[in-house]
Amino acid sequence: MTKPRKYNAVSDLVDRNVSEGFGEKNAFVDPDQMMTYLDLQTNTRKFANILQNLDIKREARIAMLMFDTVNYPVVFFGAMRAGVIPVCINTLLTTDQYEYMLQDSRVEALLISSALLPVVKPILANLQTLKHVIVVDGENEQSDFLNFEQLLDQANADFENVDTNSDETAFWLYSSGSTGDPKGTRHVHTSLAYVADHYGKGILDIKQNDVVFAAAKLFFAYGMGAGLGMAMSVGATVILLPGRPTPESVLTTLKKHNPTLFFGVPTLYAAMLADPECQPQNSSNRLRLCISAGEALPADLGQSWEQRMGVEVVDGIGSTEMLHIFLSNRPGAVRYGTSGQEFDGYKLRLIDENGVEVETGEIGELLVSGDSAAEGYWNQREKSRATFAGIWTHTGDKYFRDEDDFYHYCGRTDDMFKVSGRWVSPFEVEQALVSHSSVLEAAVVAKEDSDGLIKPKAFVVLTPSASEEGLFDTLKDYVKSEVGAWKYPRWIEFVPDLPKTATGKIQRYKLRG
Ligand code: 3UK
Repeated sequence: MTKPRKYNAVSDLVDRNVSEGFGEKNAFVDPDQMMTYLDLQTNTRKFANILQNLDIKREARIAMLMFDTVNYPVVFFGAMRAGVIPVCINTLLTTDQYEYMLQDSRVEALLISSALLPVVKPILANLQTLKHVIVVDGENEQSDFLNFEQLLDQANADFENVDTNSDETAFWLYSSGSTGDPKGTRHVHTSLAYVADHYGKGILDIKQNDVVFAAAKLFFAYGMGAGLGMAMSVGATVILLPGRPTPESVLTTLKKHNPTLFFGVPTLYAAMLADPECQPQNSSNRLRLCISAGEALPADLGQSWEQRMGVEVVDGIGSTEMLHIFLSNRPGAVRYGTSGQEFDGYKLRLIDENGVEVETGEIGELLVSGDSAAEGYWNQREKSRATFAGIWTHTGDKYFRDEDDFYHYCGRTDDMFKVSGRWVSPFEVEQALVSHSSVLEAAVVAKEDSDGLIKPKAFVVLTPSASEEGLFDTLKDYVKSEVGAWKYPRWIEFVPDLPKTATGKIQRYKLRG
């Protein structure tokens, strides 16, 4: 399929639903408000006018530091109508991190949920390009700043979409690798529809009557692709949860809105299973599929979830750079403990350190090619070239492919280490540990022993009922028998929890040393 030269994501994802007759249908539902596709069309037109009136022009950037409410799509798509570029920022970061991103992106306006104002107030004066702060879902007493609701009330609802090119930058996401500063990752107008067509329709078979609930937030590509991409591409309804996704809040949302598709990260599935309230009768009565991404889903966890809840968990790997999932299990043919198989829309390669394709069963770095790849990182040429090598994007993930073409995750390229000259994938040892009934979560890192040799060390979170008594020896033997004699942890530290990123990935580098 050849791409049209001109394409604006808003015409496709918002306006088309109205012209196809779904104007009265709910597009977004949050705990306080609902918004139909028609209201979304009107409000995004108004927001495009607001930006124009504030003299924010095409190609300028605005930051979104907002909780998941119906206002999120209004700002996101409203900006894109005008060719203004929303930069979606994680709401769980620190003042310093915000200062870096807001300066790096040179945004001209900041759209911010009122509760987050205190975190950025100390740095606002340092942001030279910032012209306007617009407070969303706040009371009117924030008189220093513009108020979103007020602006919207007064705005004109006529707006002609800017005639963007399909390859024009539409929005940014910040990719936070485990090292270095976060990188502004620029995505083009067609990327959301590409994800929707290939993963959304191709793998999930998403339809107009689906109801989508992603516990992953909209600022995270995983939640964005689900809520702002694939759901809208078919005129489905999206349920939003502005607060923290705890087992309790997620169950309440599942029960109340009965979504058909649920997107979560493995940590959340584990936390929910540990909650005795997590039972089918307390969940959605029409859930047809659960999706897991963000990190690998341990086989045990997927199986336990399916057993308890009666719904499959489809694990797939995605990234900020590729916008969404590019390698996935297929509903009805899930193989737990794997990331699944290649699917239409994406090509995969596994290569060794010399760039040579590895054999079946051998570990290599995963490269992916597909049209949802970002254009590059903002002002980071070296990193852009290293990651986006022509049509191939380097994932930094190690995998092997089995005889049936299923891909098995082996960890990040930078987390792998050698013991007695043989590779150890921390991930593999962690998998073995969490499959033991006493272990809730585990993280494995390389540590030097008294001879200066590298050996695995494990940090283990126990299940509430387990006791540490005698467990060190039990777990050592268990790992030996599960994954290989040289891989067992020489040290185990029992900890109450593991350091994780805001999107739920274990931060192994914090445990090293
Ligand atoms: C890891 C996985 C094993 C892997 C994401 C779905 O996670 C997303 O994007 P990020 O940029 O991180 C990317 C990295 O996370 N990872 C993600 N999913 C899996 N590892 N199995 C998985 N299923 O290291 C990858 O390189 O935060 C996930 C959709 C969109 C996304 N951006």
